[in-house]
Amino acid sequence: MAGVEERTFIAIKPDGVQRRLVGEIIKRFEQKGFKLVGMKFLHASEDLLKEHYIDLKDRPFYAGLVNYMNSGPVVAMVWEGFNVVKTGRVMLGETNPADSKPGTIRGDYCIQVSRNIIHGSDSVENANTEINLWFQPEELVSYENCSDSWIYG
Ligand code: IDP
Ligand code: MG
Repeated sequence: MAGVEERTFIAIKPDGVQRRLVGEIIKRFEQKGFKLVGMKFLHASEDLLKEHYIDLKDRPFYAGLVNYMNSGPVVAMVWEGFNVVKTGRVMLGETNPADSKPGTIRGDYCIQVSRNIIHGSDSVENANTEINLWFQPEELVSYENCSDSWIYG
């Protein structure tokens, strides 16, 4: 089926890790039906984070954002599936948790925009850029998932 190999970059931010929400967040993507193709736990370098958020470099919160993301380990993941970039963003909720509906990750687990626990790519193009920035090609795993025919028809 066309589009099922779309990929997005999802990262559980340091506050999500510290607040022990890693399992809960992974569970949501798994239960939705998306496929995990890459995952690592790391304390990201300042250089990597500056590059990741380079589009926001002129915003007043840029330095604080890089500091926050560099304040502890993160879980970096690549999830695959039909429309996963857009659906992933819907699952995250709005950038500001105050605008995020209950049932979304940010709507359920956080309060402030400066501690919004999770990142998700906002376009297919940016997803590919972010995946290449965070992962080496050999760190992404291609495999058959036995439930695929029960998720796509
Ligand atoms: P997104 O994460 O929903 O894509 P962006 O606008 O790309 O939102 O901003 C990236 C991140 O920068 C946000 O997730 C949040 O952590 C942080 N951020 C955005 N706006 C503000 C702000 O006004 N104050 C502090 N941090 C912000
Ligand atoms: Mg963004």
